[in-house]
Amino acid sequence: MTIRKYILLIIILTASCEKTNIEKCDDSQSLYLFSNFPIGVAIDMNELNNDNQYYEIAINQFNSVTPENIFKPSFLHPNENYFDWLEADKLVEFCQINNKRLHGHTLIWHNQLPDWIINFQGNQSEWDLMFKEHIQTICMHFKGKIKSWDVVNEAFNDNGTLRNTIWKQKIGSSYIEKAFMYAHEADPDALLFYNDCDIALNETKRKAILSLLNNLRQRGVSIHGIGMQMHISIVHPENKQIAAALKEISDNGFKIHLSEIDISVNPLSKEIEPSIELFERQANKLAAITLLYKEIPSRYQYGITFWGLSDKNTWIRNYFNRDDYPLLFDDNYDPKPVYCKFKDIL
Ligand code: 9MR
Repeated sequence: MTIRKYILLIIILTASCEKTNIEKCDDSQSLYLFSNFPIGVAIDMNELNNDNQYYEIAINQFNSVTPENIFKPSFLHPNENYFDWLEADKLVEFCQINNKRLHGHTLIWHNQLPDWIINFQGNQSEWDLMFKEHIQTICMHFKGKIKSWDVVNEAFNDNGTLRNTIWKQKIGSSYIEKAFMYAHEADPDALLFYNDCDIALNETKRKAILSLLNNLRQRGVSIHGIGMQMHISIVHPENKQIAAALKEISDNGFKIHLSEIDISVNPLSKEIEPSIELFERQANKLAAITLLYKEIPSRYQYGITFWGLSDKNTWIRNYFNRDDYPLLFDDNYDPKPVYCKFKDIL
């Protein structure tokens, strides 16, 4: 073989190898520096406290933080007359020192409630008082330190009716309106969000949410935005459904926080191996969403928040008991194709 032929063969072999390897991309620069809106991550306090790599990526890549669990009632308000601020205040300090926006999640939800609330005995006005004190004690504690709150989370059923939560049963349907009023009274500077899942996928639910929030706003209740959770997959919802939701919500004058993004590559819970093809589809999905999000007026872009930092931190694996790889970084904290493409599109 002549030297020329040998060199040609090496070039061809190298090129074909590159095709089959997952390209590792450069994550030496912060994602948020490429973006005109905040890029957030849901923080697991155990990881932040104990894992240096996690801590470094959280600081380096993101400029907005949502506590994944520690601001929920069972953590912050474990007993009727006791609030546990310790871990939450650590996160506040982390955000202050590192200049991160802090988004509170969540004041009122039907999950992760402490037993004392579930077992609370009282008439409607006693429930209302307890509810008000819960919301206002938390809002006042974090006043000036938190930019925004998910005030009410997941209050609607898929068919557009109100979910029959303990709050609705004990206080009545007006609990949503009251939650926003109490939060605003306690911290008038905080931006207040309603947060829910399947807002893009389910038009009926979206219309019901918008109808309620518009009605409350017409009556003077402060509601600034809607959190579209976006626990989605490489298949659903379709991009046109996401486009319709973004348009409709921003046309109605609400800020939009893509508040809990993860993109499942295994929505049918099969035995799978992570493959280049799946990761490219995931990257394309996030790229499409990002392009659509960039089209809404900037005053409505509250930011894009990922529901976890790396694939090993995702709630999905435990919850559905399946293999999945829904986030920007892999199990070794290396950036995935979805990270690279996201950065390019931002
Ligand atoms: O990611 C959270 C997980 O660690 C908790 O076990 C779970 C409890 O229900 O809540 C998860 O976060 C949820 C969020 O607070 C609201 N939207 C759905 C999220 C995923 O379940």
